[in-house]
Amino acid sequence: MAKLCFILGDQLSESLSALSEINMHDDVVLMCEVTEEATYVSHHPKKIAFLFSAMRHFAQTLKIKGYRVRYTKFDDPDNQGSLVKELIRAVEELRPSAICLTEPGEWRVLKMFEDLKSKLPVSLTVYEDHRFLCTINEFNDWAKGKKQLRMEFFYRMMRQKYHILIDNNGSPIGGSWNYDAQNRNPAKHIPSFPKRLDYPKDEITAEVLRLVAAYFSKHFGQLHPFDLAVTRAQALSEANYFINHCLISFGAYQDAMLTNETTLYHSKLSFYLNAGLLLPIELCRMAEQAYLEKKAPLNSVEGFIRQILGWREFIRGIYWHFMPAYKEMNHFHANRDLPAFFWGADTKMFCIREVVRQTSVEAYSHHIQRLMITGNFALLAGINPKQVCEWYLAVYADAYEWVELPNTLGMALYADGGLMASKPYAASGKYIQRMSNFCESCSYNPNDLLGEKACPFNALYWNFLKQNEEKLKNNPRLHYAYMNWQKMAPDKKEATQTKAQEILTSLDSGCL
Ligand code: FAD
Ligand code: DLZ
Ligand code: SF4
Repeated sequence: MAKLCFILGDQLSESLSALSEINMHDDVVLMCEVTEEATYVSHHPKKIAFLFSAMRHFAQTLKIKGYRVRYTKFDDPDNQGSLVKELIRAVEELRPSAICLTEPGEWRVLKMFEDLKSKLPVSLTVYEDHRFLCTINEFNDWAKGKKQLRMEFFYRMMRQKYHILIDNNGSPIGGSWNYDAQNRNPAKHIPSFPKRLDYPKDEITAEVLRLVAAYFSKHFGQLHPFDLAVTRAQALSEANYFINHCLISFGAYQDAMLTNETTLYHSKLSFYLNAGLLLPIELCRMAEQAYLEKKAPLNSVEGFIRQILGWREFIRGIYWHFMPAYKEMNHFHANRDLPAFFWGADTKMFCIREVVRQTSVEAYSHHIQRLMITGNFALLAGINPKQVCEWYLAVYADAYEWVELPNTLGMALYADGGLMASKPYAASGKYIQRMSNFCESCSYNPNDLLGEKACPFNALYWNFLKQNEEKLKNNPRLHYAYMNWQKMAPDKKEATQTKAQEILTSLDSGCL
């Protein structure tokens, strides 16, 4: 009897552990597009189209290589609508001897399969996901006994483990582990950025685009233009293009933000990494090689490698270490509803309008926009973490809960009380003015705190510190912020808090 290998939508890697458990000629690969996964949050149409097209292309590649693939399309009349129900249907029809699965990325999905095990007539074995560079057990061992889990120390351990940018004495190349001090330039003076690749849409993608237009047009976000890579070969072209044309300036302008310029020198590779079309280790090695060949400077290469070998793996470790309790955390008891402008309603705050617009068009915005514009606003305005997390999970094409949740709940909202970040990333309009050109197009003034045109981020920033003083005042990284607050004249402090309340009232009535 044949074995059944279930491959999920974000497991599109030929090196997948579950695939290596089967014999391509005798056993069967199962893949399915299902309503439950496409609608448990209202995913951006571009994200659904990307994943369905990438899944179909991956299935095609497997077939060409000789695998037997059973693929359920979204609109197949017999489609049962969920991963579990489709697995049960396949088991009833194929009567396999065993089922193999690589561990799902999300706790929710793993739980579904764990709960199913006892109801199945055959064994279901879950294999470790070797695509990640740190296993869940390794992370837990590293975390054991530590009072604080900090990315920087985890990252150094990972650099040593993989011997990346490490010299013959075991020290970091260049003498330092981190060159972020060189990575904070604004990009207002740069006239243009490398143009990104585009791909001709084949019949598979065209069919998926028609399907997504028919079923998901009510979800937030634009389906067209659709220019994402959907195969491993195309994703590799994206990676090579980034290494050859963008990596050189990646570091310097990593934190910069510009109107009408979504990607700058960022890689835009997270879609492909998270779906499995690219592997983290190959990207780290490609970047390291570019440094060794003197194609890119150390601050850029180290910065890029840190995002993947450090942040990405650390975030996954945090997710599995603290789930399921993590999802419920709300350190500041933030309970305001998510404002309608996150879903495209009008706002006078240009920075938010622009980031939401870019998100709607591309299902992407880069890290600092996610953290310091929409995330920062949600933190300062006390938006409920569950609603904020649901938004991030829906609107970005790279969003899966294992990576979205710690980034949003932990890094952007500090709703875990500092389990992963050493301080809240709260900032006033001054930061946004320095790092972007957004304020030049805004009807608010980033240099004004109390006036009619005062930037809402300013009063909200001080108000956030004041409201959460008991929880934050002993944080050494907020020492200067609280010192400045203490220095403020009492009447100015009072006026700032009154202003913040006015802003929150305007927010609640939809006129901010
Ligand atoms: P680059 O800047 O080019 O970085 C290279 C790669 O490093 C990325 O492709 C990504 O794989 C990895 N990386 C960088 N930063 C992080 C990070 N903090 N966590 C994990 N990986 C990282 N990333 C996701 O992949 N999915 C998400 O759902 C997601 N949600 C986020 C929500 C918030 C509130 C914040 C602040 C960040 C979130 N991130 C998420 C992290 C980061 O913003 C994206 O990985 C990055 O913007 C992807 O764009 P890029 O490929 O151009 O990244
Ligand atoms: C995100 C997603 C979507 C939109 N659709 C599917 C699908 O139809 N079939 C599938 O196997 N996977 C899909 N996914 C990805 C799953 O939600 C993913 O496997 C989990 O998020 C676990 O990381
Ligand atoms: Fe954003 Fe304030 Fe600048 Fe307007 S002035 S773009 S609201 S930071």
